[in-house]
Amino acid sequence: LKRIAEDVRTTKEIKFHWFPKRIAELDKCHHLVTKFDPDLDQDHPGYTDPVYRERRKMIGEIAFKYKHGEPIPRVEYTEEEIDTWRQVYTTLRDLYNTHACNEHLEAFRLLEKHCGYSPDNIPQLEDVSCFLRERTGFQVRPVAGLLSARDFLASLAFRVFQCTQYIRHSSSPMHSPEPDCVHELLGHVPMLADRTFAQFSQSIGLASLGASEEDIEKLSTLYWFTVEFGLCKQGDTVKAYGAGLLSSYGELVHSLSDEPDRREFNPEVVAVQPYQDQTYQPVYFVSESFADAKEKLRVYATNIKRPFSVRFDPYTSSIEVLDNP
Ligand code: HBI
Ligand code: FE
Repeated sequence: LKRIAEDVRTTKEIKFHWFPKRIAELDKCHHLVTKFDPDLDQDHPGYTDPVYRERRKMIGEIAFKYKHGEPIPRVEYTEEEIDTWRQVYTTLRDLYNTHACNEHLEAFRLLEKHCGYSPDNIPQLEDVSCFLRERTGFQVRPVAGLLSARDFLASLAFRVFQCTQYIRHSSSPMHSPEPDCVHELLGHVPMLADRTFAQFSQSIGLASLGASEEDIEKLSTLYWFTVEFGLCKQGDTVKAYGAGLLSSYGELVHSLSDEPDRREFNPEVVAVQPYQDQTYQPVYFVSESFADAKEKLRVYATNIKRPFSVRFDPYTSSIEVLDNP
């Protein structure tokens, strides 16, 4: 399979970006971007707290050392960390009843029953990974911070979700400028337990493999307005399914209030919509259903130009690269 990919490059002189073909090659997809890093970003709530920065570094080490297939080391969270978790958990959990989509609510109930989700416990990534594998075949692996879009999206192609394991600074329990375990565990994990949403996520990942910088940018934007900030219809109401919404009290309320614009989800439009990562979004996109979003994305992805096509083999968790005629 590797040979086919190289043939494409050597015989036709077409260059494309390296991408992982086997799931273990995700060990090489660990390129962090330094945006929002507490060591470098003066606006990060942990910037002036050396104890926090040390702790975050220590937990980050787990991710740097991690290799595919290993059990994810457990973190013993401190009382202060659990207290931060408790504050967000109890506040958001109440709001979910009125603001979260059914798929999220249903998975959340299961996670509370089977996966250690409670106000007094920060769930362990290893347990979450086992849970998701049984539900949808998704698994998680630890990551030390914000990854490059290319590496992040590539992992989705293998049904792997890269999860941070450290928690936000205790001085701002309701907000974090970077992904943290509250965002992953409350926002992303419940959604990845849904079959159709899991397929949707993997499709974005598959479309990203070997894509041009320009297409990566578009797929990132699509990811942003769906997986992070998406809304969906449920009967005659609209609810949230984006993890950025489901992990932020303020923006979850804002997204379903009268303030922002809400537009119909259309990948061609969404892919080029400018977005905000400093304040609330002024516009959100509403999907008819996950099945509909998945179908629209499939059509969008077939129009992305690549000199090859890819197919995921679930038996070996590897990518077959097919030369285009
Ligand atoms: N890295 N760790 C991590 N978590 C994310 O959610 C994430 C990322 N890198 C890029 C990214 N999300 C998106 O903004 C898109 O660019 C894919
Ligand atoms: Fe996220």
